[in-house]
Amino acid sequence: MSTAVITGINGQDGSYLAEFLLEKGYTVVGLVRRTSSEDQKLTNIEHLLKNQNLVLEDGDLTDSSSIWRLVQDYKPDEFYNLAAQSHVGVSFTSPESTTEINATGVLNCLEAIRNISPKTRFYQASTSEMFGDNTQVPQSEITRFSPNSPYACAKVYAHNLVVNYRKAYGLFACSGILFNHESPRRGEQFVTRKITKAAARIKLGLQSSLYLGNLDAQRDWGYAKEYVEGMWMMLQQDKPDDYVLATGETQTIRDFIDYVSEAAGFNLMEYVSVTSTNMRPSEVPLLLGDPTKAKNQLGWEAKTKAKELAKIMYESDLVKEEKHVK
Ligand code: NAP
Ligand code: G4F
Repeated sequence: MSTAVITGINGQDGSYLAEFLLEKGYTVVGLVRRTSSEDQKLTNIEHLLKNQNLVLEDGDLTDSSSIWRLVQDYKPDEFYNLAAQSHVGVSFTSPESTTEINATGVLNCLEAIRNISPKTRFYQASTSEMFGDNTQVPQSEITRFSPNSPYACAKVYAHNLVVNYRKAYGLFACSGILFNHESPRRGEQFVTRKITKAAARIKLGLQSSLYLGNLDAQRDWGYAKEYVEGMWMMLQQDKPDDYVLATGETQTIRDFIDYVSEAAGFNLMEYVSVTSTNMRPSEVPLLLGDPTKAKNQLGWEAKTKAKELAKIMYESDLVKEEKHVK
């Protein structure tokens, strides 16, 4: 039986990956960081907590001793580093902690693996945000990075580090350059979920307005559940490499609002106001991925496109919000 470590297991991707690996018969070791609340909310993995092949360990990506202990204790076959301060907007207000987690945290993982368990295969959650304001599309593994936020700058550092540890030490280390992927488990501060949750609440009379920022940005949105399989596929190859995972289609935030309006049966745009507080100091205007390499070499392809995804997310939020209606 193989063992896999997942950092960020309670995040959107971590929870889907844990489900996927447990179904494949893996022992999954999930890293969770302690919170000060009495009952730690493990909402995304609540349904997995009784699984005997799932172990949770306390730790923090920025605390190298906790990462070294994890690698020492389990010497895992695979290590998926999904933990991050993943909100681009927040990285402008908390640039230092974002850098500690998203850049130095990755160094901590690679150093632990290099020193203790060099046979461990490593996956790094790289991102299309690294393309930043380079609007040359479609963006592929060879497109120039032009990061446009503290989040993206830290991710570029981590991405380069993975390439370097592969070359310098022969580690089996891969980066998935993933374009935006969403689901009903998406954090509520990200634009898609903010929109689908608000639409459900407006439909039920629980809310009357939705405040957003830049509606003209374009994103290549896929379904998170499908993307975690691509991560696993990268670690099953003969050689480590980096791959773009994307749908190959792009839409504006306005388009996404239209898709949700169609699913909800009313014009959500009538409730939207644009506020400067939701604008970022610098923006990533256009993301459109070229997933050809992943298709040809991994056999991976995105199936669910943005319109269907909007419907899935809206319907899930409607069920959740109905519980608040007497
Ligand atoms: P997410 O839902 O925000 O999950 C991130 C997880 O990381 C959370 O469970 C969080 O734990 C944990 N975490 C944060 N700081 C930590 C620390 N210092 N030590 C340990 N754990 C920590 O993000 P996601 O959407 O699943 O994304 C997964 C990864 O892919 C991230 O690295 C993200 O940057 C990257 N990525 C995401 C996308 C996307 O569209 N979703 C695209 C490209 C790349 P808490 O619950 O304690 O906060
Ligand atoms: O949903 P977002 O916050 O996602 P963003 O910035 O594209 O980042 C996500 O995808 C990246 C991959 O490309 C990941 F690396 C990253 O971890 C994260 O998962 O914003 C999408 C777009 C932006 O252009 C933003 O300015 O929507 C725009 N937007 C407009 N109004 C808004 C809002 N974004 C948020 N979060 N909230 C708004 O009210």
